[in-house]
Amino acid sequence: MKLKIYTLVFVKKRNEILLGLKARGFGVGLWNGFGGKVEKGESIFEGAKRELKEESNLQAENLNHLGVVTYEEENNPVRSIVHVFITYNVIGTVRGSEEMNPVKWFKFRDIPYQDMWPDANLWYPYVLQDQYFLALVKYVVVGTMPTTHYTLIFIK
Ligand code: 6U4
Ligand code: NA
Ligand code: NA
Repeated sequence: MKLKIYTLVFVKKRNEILLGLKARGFGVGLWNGFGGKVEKGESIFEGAKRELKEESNLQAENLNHLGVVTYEEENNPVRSIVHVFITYNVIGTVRGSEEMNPVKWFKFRDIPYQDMWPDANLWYPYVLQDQYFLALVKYVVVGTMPTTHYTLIFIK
């Protein structure tokens, strides 16, 4: 088993959440929060703040670690560990990047789940309610896109 460590940051207001449209690479064409691989020599918190800045131009003073999503694929010894953070407090002006564009606010009821990873709707409710969570997701992958997800366990 090999672990890949990722971050995912959600900037929130009371009824809105900031999402970006992935313009290249993994998950292209899907809306998501901001994040990426944790680099050598940085902490998970530092990685989360760096990716948030790179992808949205926003700086976060404090991130609240809300939960973890793990992904595994059938017949693949790699497991992805995604550390999910939220913040209500950011500095700067929202700006898209080469990697994520556009970046915009969505009312909770308008979140575009049909254009997001298929597991998103299962654990976003926890993010929207600021609830700690653990989600274990197992995918069957065909080509580059996960097509079927078939296991999801929540432990609160
Ligand atoms: P490069 O292009 O190497 O700079 P990097 O920004 O380090 O990439 P990237 O964009 O591939 O990494 O990171 C993937 C992002 O997508 C992370 O924030 C984790 C997140 N993610 C991965 N699988 C996901 C899934 N099934 N559902 C989801 N987010 C996922 O909502
Ligand atoms: Na990224
Ligand atoms: Na990145």
